[in-house]
Amino acid sequence: MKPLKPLSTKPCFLLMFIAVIFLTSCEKKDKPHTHLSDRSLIPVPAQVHEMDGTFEISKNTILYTDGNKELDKVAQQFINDFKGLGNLELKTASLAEGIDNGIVFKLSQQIDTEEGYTLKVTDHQIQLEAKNPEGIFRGSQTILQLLPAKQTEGWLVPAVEIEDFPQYAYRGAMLDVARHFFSVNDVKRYIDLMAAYKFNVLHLHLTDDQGWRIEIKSWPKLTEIGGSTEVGGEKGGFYTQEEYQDIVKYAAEKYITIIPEIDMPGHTNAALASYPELNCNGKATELYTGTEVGFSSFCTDKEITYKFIDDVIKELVALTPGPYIHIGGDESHSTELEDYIPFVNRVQDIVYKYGKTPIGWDEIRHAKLKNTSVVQFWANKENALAAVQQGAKVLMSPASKAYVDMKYDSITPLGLSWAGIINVKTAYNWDPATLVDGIGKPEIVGIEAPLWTETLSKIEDVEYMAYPRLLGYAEIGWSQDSLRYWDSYKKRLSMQYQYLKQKNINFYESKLIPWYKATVDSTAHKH
Ligand code: TNX
Repeated sequence: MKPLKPLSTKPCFLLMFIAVIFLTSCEKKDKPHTHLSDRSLIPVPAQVHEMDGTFEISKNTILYTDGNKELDKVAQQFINDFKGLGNLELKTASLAEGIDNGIVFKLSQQIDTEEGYTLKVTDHQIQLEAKNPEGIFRGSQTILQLLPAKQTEGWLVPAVEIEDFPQYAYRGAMLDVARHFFSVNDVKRYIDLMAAYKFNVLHLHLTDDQGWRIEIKSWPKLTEIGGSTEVGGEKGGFYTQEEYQDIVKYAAEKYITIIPEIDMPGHTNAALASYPELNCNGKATELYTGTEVGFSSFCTDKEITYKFIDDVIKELVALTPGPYIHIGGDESHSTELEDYIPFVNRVQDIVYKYGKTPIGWDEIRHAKLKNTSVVQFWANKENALAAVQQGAKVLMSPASKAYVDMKYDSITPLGLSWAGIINVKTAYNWDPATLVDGIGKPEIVGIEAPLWTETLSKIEDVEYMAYPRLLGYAEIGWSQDSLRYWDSYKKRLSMQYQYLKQKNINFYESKLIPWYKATVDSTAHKH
């Protein structure tokens, strides 16, 4: 074989010259880039500094963690979420191996805010730091929002520095699974989207007149009889304890605490129909599938009532890693106040006896509250104030602002309107700390958006009422009030369009929002 003839220097030089020109022009014109203005962050972070540059996540991108087991689980969830978006599976490596180009999830004692995190994106790296894995989880949701909803140019993350932490420790939503039953998968779907917007509590309204939805092994007829129907007379349903634990665990992986509610002494017809001894006349009631409220009551002066409640709470506590048990207490119109007060006092003590903290609707302020008990303000400001005067804390769920079963406008086909019409702006434009004179931030544990389901029988209905309003409550709970402006929110919400579509959410396309229906990165090169 003949040795290769060396090329003469001239054409070689020319070739190199062409190559350099070609490469630099590629670099300048074609390296995909994006801008922070192409992305929408909800809830808005505490501090955001836009930087120059773009990080591209590709199949070669490595996610580095520092070997903490829980942190690795958070990293794995991020990898799964990203895979769900882009069909790319990121590899992981330990930080000890030294970082090249990649994403870093790192615990750092420099950050001292609960759930807070710092995020730095440059051309070469995404660095997320927090005091604990929970903070990393919250920050990882921000990274997902910094990605396009769908791949266009690539998985581009705009360079930015973010420092973030929540305003309220309790940022919740409530789902009424009693009026209509929703499956484990439906509840998980609700949890998924809540996690994307940094909610950390899901309150499940497990019992009401129309249904008892949680298996209690010592009182099996509660679900056999009480769980057998729902509003409208369909077949209802219930969660076995195993299924319920599955929900609790699923939520915990997304740092969402499940708060179970057993509503009492009113809203108890399903239990009263299951066990005659809970009724004052010793006779079981008929199952109920209508939507009236205020007609049922436990028999407050029978000892068996308290034995029953003790058993139920004991079993529930064993399924509840979170700190709270919700004891209802609302609209007990057929319980005399003189019976209601000692009843709530006793139930409060039972919850404390099992090591948990009670929450109740604002009427429970009539009882003698312990100063760690929480009162959920929904309708009556005097009740909320009276609770605070007793030293209790308040959870803000004003029906006229935060009830997502209220209609968006007069022609909304689903929902109710007794507390008013709540359009997307009304839902967003309020401040929990100035809503009730005499109740400020120190007295407030946080906010919660309840969704009652008298008129909602399918998960699509639930999503239609919840979304997009829940995004606004997420921002009220997380972001500083001084950073919240309707015009800014409206723009950011409009840019969530593709994200909600991509997740297949049946959201209400409010006319107040100029929905941005294009895929955002298709405009990236115009900047
Ligand atoms: C009031 S809010 C209720 C619920 C209803 C809801 C309907 C509260 C504590 N009680 O029983 O489902 O209105 O909006």
